[in-house]
Amino acid sequence: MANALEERIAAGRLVTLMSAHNPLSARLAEEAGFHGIWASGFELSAAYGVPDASLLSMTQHLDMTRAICEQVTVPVVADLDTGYGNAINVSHVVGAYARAGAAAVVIEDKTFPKDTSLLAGARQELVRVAEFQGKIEAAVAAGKGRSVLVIARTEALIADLGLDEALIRGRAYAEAGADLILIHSKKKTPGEIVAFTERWDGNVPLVIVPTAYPELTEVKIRALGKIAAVIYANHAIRAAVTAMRQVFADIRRDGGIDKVDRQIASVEDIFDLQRVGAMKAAEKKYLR
Ligand code: SPV
Ligand code: MG
Repeated sequence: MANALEERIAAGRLVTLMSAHNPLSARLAEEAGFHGIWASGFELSAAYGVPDASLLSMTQHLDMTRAICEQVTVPVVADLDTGYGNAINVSHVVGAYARAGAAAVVIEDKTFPKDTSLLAGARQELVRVAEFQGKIEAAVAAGKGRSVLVIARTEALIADLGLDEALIRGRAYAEAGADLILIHSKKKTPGEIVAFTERWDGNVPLVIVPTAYPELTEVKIRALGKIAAVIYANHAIRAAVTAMRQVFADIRRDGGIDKVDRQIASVEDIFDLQRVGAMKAAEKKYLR
């Protein structure tokens, strides 16, 4: 049975995924109208105040993903980094995320431990193509029957290996059974991604993460064709940082909370986001 993500992709409609680092940010993304949630490793790492370099455990990210799946109705795409090991680990991990409710998983072709993709001068090492094909095959087998899409992510451009290597890897991963190929780029303009998309002849659609090249908006992405989904990978945590910095500074400046009180979300708003109303209705019904 197809999940909502699969259905939208099959209908040829662009999927917009917003990042989240907890169920509340996921709920706000759903409320804003995004088609799905990106359960981001970068955001969770940032929320813990540590680099996105395989420092958090699989369980920490799985717990966040499960909690998000429990609180939103839109599909959740889980960022599995490198899959936490070899193909055997991937098999175990994909099963766990499927049971947690993920609609799709993304696995990237870097070595473990990984380093984050957009950091200048970061350590970017890729595993052998055949090794990663084995990981993708294991992921597909583990996700089968549970309707979990497997998205293979190549970091060839991130590792400065060039367009040809990126295309070779993308094709090889599609042949291994990936449902989609995520092509990541750290270039400040979309030229590299546009060139990749134009040359892409694989039989599966693409996913992109335009953090570094924000000028590639949805209208332009649709015009390119071949791209099924766009991930806004870190905008929840960056928005939160901007908002908290501003409000905290205002409170220090004002010497109190009187002024900001009218500018920030009310306590009632938070009650609504916590679904307090549903709990109160249940109290009326069941508490005797
Ligand atoms: C993430 O959000 O964790 C990602 C995207 O994987 S990036 O940080 O650009 O690698
Ligand atoms: Mg990540």
